[in-house]
Amino acid sequence: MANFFKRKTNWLNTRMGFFLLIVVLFWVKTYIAYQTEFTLGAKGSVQQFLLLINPLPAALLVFGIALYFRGRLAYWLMLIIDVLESTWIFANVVYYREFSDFLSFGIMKGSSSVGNNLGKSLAQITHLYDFFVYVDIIILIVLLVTHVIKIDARPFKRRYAFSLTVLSFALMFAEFGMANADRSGLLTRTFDNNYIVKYLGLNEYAAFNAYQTQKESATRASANASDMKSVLKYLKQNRVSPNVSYYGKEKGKNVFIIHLESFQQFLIDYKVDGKEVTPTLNKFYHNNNTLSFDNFYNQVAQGKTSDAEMMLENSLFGLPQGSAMTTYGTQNTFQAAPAILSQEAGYTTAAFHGDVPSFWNRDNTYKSWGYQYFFSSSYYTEKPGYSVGYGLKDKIFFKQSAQYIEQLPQPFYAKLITLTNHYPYELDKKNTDFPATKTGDKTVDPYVQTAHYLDQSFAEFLTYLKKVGLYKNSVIVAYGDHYGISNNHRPAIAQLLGKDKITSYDLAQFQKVPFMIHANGLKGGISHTYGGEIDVLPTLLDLLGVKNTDTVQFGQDLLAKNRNQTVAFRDGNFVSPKYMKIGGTVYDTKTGEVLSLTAAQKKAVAKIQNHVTTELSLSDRVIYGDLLRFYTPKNFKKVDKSSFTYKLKPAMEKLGDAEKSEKTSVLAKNNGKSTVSKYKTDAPELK
Ligand code: GP9
Ligand code: MN
Repeated sequence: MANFFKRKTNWLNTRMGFFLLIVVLFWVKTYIAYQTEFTLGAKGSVQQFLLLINPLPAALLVFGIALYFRGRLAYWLMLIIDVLESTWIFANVVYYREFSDFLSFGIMKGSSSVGNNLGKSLAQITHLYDFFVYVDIIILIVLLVTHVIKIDARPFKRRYAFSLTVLSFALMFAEFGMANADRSGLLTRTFDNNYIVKYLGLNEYAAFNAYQTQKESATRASANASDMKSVLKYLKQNRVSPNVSYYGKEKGKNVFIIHLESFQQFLIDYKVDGKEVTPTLNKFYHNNNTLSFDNFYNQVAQGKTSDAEMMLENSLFGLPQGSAMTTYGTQNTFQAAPAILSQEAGYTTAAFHGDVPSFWNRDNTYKSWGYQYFFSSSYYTEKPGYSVGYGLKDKIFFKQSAQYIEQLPQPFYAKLITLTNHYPYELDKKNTDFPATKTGDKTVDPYVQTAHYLDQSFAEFLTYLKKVGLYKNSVIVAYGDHYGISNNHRPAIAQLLGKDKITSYDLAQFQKVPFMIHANGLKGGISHTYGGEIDVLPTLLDLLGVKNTDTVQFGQDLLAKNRNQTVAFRDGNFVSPKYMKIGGTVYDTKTGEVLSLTAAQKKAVAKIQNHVTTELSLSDRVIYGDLLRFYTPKNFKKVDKSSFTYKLKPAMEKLGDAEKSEKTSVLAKNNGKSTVSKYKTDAPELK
């Protein structure tokens, strides 16, 4: 036994031995932090495996730097690296506790402007046991100082150190390969910091975040006020005057934005085995008081939901790559719907979503957009079976949202983002009472089933709104964010649409999503105007009669008479009432015929193309250069992000105060008696 220990300590007395010890200790404590301090949501064996091994490659690389140095210095360097690395864990543990997200360099750099009140709150939420991350370092120092572990002063061969560096890079690539196979677009689409840590590790996250922050500040630094001038000039030329028969017609009403996840236009009135997939949405679509649009396209790119949100609430395009919300949402200046409505018309603003707040960086972006409240996963009761895929099932989500909706001082602007109708369209048996389609494509066939479920949950929500009087005094906007069935499923799409063959034209038309605005007394009908997500904000503001003449918006009111009906797709393709351009081919929009263009047509198409390219690139310039910091519309005050908290307790206290002082909420009007019991759902989980 004694021999054994001797052998062990002998081994520890070598430089390599000490190096491995420090790396393994670091690995273990990182993993403990992963499991106990963060909610990374590792599901399945691949993700669990990656979570387990991901601290190792970076640790080998970073600690391995010390091996290039001589004697004692190498040891001290290892310890210093450990202190720095552990401090990074420590800071993230504490930050995560408050914000359910990882620290970003953008936040650290401008903590006051981002307004997470970092310094103040960190001290309050640090626990004594957080210092556990330093314990191994202290022990190692003691062991070295007391010579229990002896310093190995022999020179360490450079080529060994170098081999180790190469090995750690190789491991990192292997890890990245596995991660990307499990979650494609991990770094290009940048969904959620939790994902990067879960798949790649805290160090890789730090590196990636540093790179992103650097890229972002470089473009920001090179932009100036004159860039904004050219944008304003363009926007002035493109502004249309609102339709007088609609302008201000819905002034002062509450607004509900119902985000129908992955919901495509073809589902409207679509039948399977003679049964309507979405009877409630169909009725809503055809209602006399609903303005519906049947040539409305999604315009998203990689940022999917987040692109849709960006367009809807800012009338700015998403970026050609990645998600503008993740990359620019924290630092940039915005003049978004929630801020405009609360400032100009006294609205209470709130977003609701049954997923973690960090997804698409909503937790930070929503503050920049002026959302006073963001009810995300921690506000909802979660029990086994309540969630599927990304989060809460829609019926449970809508039902549980009622307790917050009733507290919002009116008028309010409330956005509810649904989730269940999301790829891969999974739903348990007890929630499935609709026949799947029979194309034989496993991804496509259950789509109508989750869409049907979404429709039912929408029906329950509308019933509640009617019962508590909100249906009458609210504008209810419902829209599909993007396709649910991707272009990779041509044969199945052909079957769904009853066609022999699917052309690129058909696929482009398949990008239509519903857009409907309902309000009591609103003159409804189905409009055939060509438009898209970029046009929603000006449409809504005009309906609400909120001054909209000097805002930076790339869309045009869908109700305006003289609007330019060109819909830009993010890749530079477009559709207009006459022409649809996909790749190098121009189609007749009405018939789908491939056009061989006359000289005059060529000129017309080139003009549209020029318009599309210009608006996309100007919108990108606004985001890349953070140009809105150079321009503030009249009467608009720059959003003060520090005035918002989305943390459950303080936010609910704030809401409680507002509710009591303003006395305009549903709850207040019901003499403080909750209306939640009026919410009826057939969700089997809640029975
Ligand atoms: C996640 C949800 C899904 O919170 O909004 O986003 P998507 O994958 O559709 O972009
Ligand atoms: Mn989506």
